[in-house]
Amino acid sequence: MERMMAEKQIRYWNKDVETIPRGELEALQLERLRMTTALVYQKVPFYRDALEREGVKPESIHSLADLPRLPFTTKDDLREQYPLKLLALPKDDVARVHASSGTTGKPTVTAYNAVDLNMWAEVMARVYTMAGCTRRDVVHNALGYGLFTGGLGFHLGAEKIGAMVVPSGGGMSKRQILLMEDFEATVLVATPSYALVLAETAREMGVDFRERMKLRVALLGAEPWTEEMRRELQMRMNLEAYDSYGLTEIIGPGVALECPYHDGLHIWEDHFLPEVVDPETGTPLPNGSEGELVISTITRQAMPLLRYRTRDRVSLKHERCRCGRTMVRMGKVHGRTDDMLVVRGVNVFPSQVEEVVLATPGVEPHYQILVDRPKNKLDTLEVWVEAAPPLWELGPDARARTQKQITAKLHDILGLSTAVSIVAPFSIARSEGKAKRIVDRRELVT
Ligand code: DLL
Repeated sequence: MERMMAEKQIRYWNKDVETIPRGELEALQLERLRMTTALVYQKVPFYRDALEREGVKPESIHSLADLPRLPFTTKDDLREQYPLKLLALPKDDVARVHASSGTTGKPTVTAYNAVDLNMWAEVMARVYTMAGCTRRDVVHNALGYGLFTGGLGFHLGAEKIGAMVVPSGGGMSKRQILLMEDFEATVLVATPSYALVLAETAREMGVDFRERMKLRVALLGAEPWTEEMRRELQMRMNLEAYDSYGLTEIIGPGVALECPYHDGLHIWEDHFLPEVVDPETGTPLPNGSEGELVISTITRQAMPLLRYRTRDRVSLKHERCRCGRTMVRMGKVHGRTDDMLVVRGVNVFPSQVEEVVLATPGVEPHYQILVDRPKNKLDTLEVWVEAAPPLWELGPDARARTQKQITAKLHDILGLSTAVSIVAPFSIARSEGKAKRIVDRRELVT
């Protein structure tokens, strides 16, 4: 890692914009915010009503400080406007739609015209270039293609920088290892949980990343993951892992990425205007505070969104970054406001469990969290952790020691007693996309 840091080269796709002085950036944001507000006021009944309710006319936005006067947009609003009621252009101008993989109810949809797709390719090209990728790279894209934005979004950016893309999508892990080896992939794009599955599959197949693979960079995202998971993946796959953030409603991937200093994710603020608000009250929070990320799209044409409540918890860092970019950085997303479990009144983030599991020797980075409320009594929290084969073979006493160790650490961090089970190797389901680590049985009890 030290060596990699020393050799770090800072590359830009669009240097003028990426390093734009803040004053100029803010003037650009204001102009674009006014244009977007005017567009949706004229073309989208939902926004016209919402703006009128708030008593805001597009021409009454005089500075970025007026942003909090604009109405929020929530996921429920998008569901109510399903499928295309938020279009700001005639349907004939729409070039593509994507949708989120919502497990319940209607999916949330986003629509792009040709200009939106160009902008997406541009921000994705910045993403790849920021991670040091060029046209000489071979990009193995193991994100799902289809309605999910991950596969096609990363595909678009790889083509834009002129790299060679292997559009393998998720699944059939053995074949993925073969393809990565044979096409000499240098860049892997995946969810962190699927990258882990690929690392495990390679090990099963006897493929050593150091000897037989040319991978040097991984762009990982679409779900929360910890620094411990980053270290684990970097070690197992012999590469440098970058955190990549985005969401369907705003564009897909390409909202933010880490630069080579890995100290927060730069948000492409010339297109996506970020704020952090109190998740309970919606009040904007002072710089640097942790809260819910809210984003306004300020250049999208087909389906622009004003002040979209992402439900992701982050804090923003305004100090200038060593990489020279002036665009604000957001901290790693530790979880969604709606992923936070409240167990016996205590807030529990799955990332806290992940940190403990990954810091414990003898177990694999695979875990499952189960919350239950037996016979409507007190909530119980169970954590299942998968033993690595050597620990499993050592027998029940060794497993009990590890189990106690994890229980004690979780108690220290969460202040809650947890029933930890060490389960057999390969008994926890692997994911090809976003991992489902929480089973909340309380939701099933009425
Ligand atoms: O997951 C877009 C994407 C694809 C991002 C590939 C990065 C890579 P959705 O399916 O709409 O879109 O899910 C968006 O996933 O609100 C976050 O809660 C979560 N998420 C996305 N990236 C990260 C990340 C894509 N790097 C939702 N860290 C978001 C933590 C993330 N959570």
